Amino acid sequence: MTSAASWTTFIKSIASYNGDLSSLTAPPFILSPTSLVEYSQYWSEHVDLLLEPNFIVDSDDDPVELKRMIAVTRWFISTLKSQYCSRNETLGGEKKPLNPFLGEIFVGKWEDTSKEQKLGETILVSEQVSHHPPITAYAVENKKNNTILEGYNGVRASMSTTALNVRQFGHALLEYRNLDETYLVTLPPLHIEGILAFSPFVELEQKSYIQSSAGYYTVIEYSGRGYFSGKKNTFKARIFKSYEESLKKEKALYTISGQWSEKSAIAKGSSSPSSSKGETFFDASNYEAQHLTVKPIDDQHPLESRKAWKDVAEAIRKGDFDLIHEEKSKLENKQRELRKAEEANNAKWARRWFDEVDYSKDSLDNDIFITLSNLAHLSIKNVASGVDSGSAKNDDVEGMSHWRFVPESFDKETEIKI
Ligand code: CLR
Repeated sequence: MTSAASWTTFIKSIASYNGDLSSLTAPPFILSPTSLVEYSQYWSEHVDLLLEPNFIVDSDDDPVELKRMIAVTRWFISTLKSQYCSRNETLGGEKKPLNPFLGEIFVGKWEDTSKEQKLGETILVSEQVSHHPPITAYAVENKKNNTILEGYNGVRASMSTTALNVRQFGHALLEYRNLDETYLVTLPPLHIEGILAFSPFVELEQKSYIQSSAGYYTVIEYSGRGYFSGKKNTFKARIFKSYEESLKKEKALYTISGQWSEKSAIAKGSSSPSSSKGETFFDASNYEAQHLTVKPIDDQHPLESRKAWKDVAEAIRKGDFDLIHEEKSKLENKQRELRKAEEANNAKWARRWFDEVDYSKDSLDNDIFITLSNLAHLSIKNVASGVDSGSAKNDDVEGMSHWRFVPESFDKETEIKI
């Protein structure tokens, strides 16, 4: 099969697409040798910005809680290039990741190589907690600064004439224990553009939100090429004292605008910073992503992603369609056997470090997710990330679920070394 022919097959498979991403049969050159369970690492490729709120000192200008919200917003904006552009940079275009199997894990760490050891070590644990639909849960933990980021991700996709439209499910919770402050972060919808032109890329759309337990509320609006300024990856973020204040845009305390994959500027008040009066907010091209370190494959556990997918990944790198298929089937058949055995024993796969939480049943007084969602008027149902609790879309989506990190389970872990 020539790549042009297989591309046609792919376009046809997209045309009859049913919403389940694993059913897309893609030609080898659009396949990435990396599993989706690895994508959790993108949350922390600027560890210094993630930890920055811990080091902000009080002074007489803005309240320290507002300064921390600005820092958290900066960290969030800094994650976007890694999350949504890194395949274009390393693989030459957006790719179809490997679809993680249930129980697949990915772990790694960011070491602090500086002399002062202000940041200390930061670790990542990522686990595939659901296969149908695919859901990945993760936690990023820095013990030295008592900071923990946890969350989970799922996607639902639909095909339009030219683009693949993706809604994200899940959210992140960022907790600064020393500060007694937590942030809820929602995930923006996106679409994959450029499929027909052989060069797929992500464009973010609509909005995402950050809610601080101190009340501050950030609204981030995304647009692609054309809408605000004709440039790609454009955004505008406004920081408000609270959700209620956000109902009037003029009440913004700060406005940030620019490109999340390049440069953005910040100014006080509700008008967009102009290049002359604005102060640089974040400059992605001057802020290299810091990649985590992962143990060599030989030292990995069979459930660890790179070990489990090794033969498939090699076949993808060789571009050998038959071999890819053969190696993938081996892995998938093993998984099918496991599920059959579980069914026969009336057992279910034990999640390693995360628990499913049912917010409609479990009594969860003082739950921080509920508290922050209420502050931000966000739904706590199993709906797309960022859906307003008053919206018509506020209805549970089949198969979706909420997941929480269980630090104790991780502390008891003996088989998996970071
Ligand atoms: C996963 C969670 C991360 C952010 C993120 C980035 C890119 C998204 C990915 C998520 C989910 C899977 C995704 C991918 C871009 C392309 C890929 C939607 C949301 C699909 C499955 C690929 C389809 C095939 C094309 C290349 C045509 O934090």
